Amino acid sequence: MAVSDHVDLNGFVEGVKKRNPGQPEFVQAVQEVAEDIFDFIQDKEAYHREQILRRIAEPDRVISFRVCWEDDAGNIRVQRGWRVQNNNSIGPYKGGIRFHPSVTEGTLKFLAFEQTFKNALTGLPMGGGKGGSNFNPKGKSDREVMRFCQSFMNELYRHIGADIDVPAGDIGVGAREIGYMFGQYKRLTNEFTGVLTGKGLEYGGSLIRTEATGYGATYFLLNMLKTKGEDLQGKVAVISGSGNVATHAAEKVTMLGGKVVTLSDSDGFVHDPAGMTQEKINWVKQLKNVRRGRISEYVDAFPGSSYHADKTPWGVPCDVALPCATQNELLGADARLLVANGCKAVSEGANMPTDLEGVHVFKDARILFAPGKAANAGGVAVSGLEMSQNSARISWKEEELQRLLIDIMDGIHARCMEYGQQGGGYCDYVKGANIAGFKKVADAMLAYGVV
Ligand code: NDP
Ligand code: 2IT
Repeated sequence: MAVSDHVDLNGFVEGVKKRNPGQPEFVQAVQEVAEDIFDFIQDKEAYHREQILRRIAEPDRVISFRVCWEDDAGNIRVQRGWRVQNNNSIGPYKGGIRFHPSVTEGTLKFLAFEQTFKNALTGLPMGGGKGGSNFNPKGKSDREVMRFCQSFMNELYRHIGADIDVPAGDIGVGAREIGYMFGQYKRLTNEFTGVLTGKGLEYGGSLIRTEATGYGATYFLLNMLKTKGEDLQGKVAVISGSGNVATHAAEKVTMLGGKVVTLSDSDGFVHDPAGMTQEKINWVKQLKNVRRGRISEYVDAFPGSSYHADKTPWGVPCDVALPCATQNELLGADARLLVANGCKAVSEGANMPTDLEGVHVFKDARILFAPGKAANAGGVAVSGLEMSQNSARISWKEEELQRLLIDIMDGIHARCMEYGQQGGGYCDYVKGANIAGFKKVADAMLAYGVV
């Protein structure tokens, strides 16, 4: 009999814990997937024989490097950089870069693992990867950010390529940072290729990439509501975060008739009972992207709103919620509060914002709950479309890209429904996403034999 880690779930999770000490987020992400996959693979001999689950929970490689840069005062600063190339079974490694002081190897391993299933769900040929650094862009001058990005790319460039690994943005990495990194890659290699996505429109970027994650998470929310004969008209929405994903989710919810009453950052949240208009959302975008200010400033600009320091927005009664800030920002107690206050649907714009206890609360309450790997896949999907446009050296029109984003989100919803239907009209979207994402990657791995 073959030695198999697939024999029991607890044994498998214990093994993952033992092999990845000090990386609780990675263990959490693997456990969440394993809980759903275990039943699915019970009667599938090939997955056991080839140890697919065991292999999929081990990154192809983790690259770790030193990043030195000089601050404006002339001090030498030393940061740590990583690229986790998790799995390229169905396409080149693809996934964002995160700059945040909390970033560790474990954070990036969890993100690269999630990315692998997310990218499979899009239906596009992209493997999973993630990178980043514990560099904190907050309070740094543009020149400091530029020098850091250039130094980061001085090492990263030898590990990436348009057909190898294609990074993009994530927390702390937006248009400015992508510009600096792409510029340095081009300089080092003398090549102009689609090696990064989320680029500016002047140099190979795609229309609607900026909006795609937040818009996509809202389309997914709408698709879930439609299964109950509902839409977003008049629905009160609570959103966390105030960055790229949160502001574009707020924009699309508002466009579809919903009323967004909160946004947040790591210091607290703002509550605007009157609801956010496009004008207010534009003000937040300007605050975050240009002035690089804090969400607390919202209350000075918009009377009638209130600021709640050191709090998350989950206690504000709502019909729908979109956590769009960071991992483990919505805990078991928050999930219980949302359910008790009548929240009908949750769509995760962030990656793994709900902790494992919260996921179980939503599943037990049988509310509409979309995991990040399904709901926020619109961003990487349009990144995939950016790669296609770069390879063909053309730019598609906005209407075409808007249509493709909606089609892709519809396709992900359908794939989740295929594997997530539980009877009685309830769809377990977490299970559906995990199985559908796993199956595509696993079947490709089977084709390659033992590698
Ligand atoms: P941004 O950097 O644009 O914004 C991040 C937002 O989240 C900010 O409001 C930030 O507040 C807040 N935040 C960050 N860390 C924390 C924390 N530890 N606690 C509370 N709030 C925090 O990032 P994005 O909007 O791009 O990313 C948000 C989430 O969406 C992440 O989970 C990311 O992985 C995910 N995602 C992003 C995609 C994209 O295309 N950009 C695609 C798919 C998923 P503060 O200013 O105080 O740090
Ligand atoms: O988590 C994510 O999907 C992203 N940060 C976007 C990745 C990408 O390659 O566009």
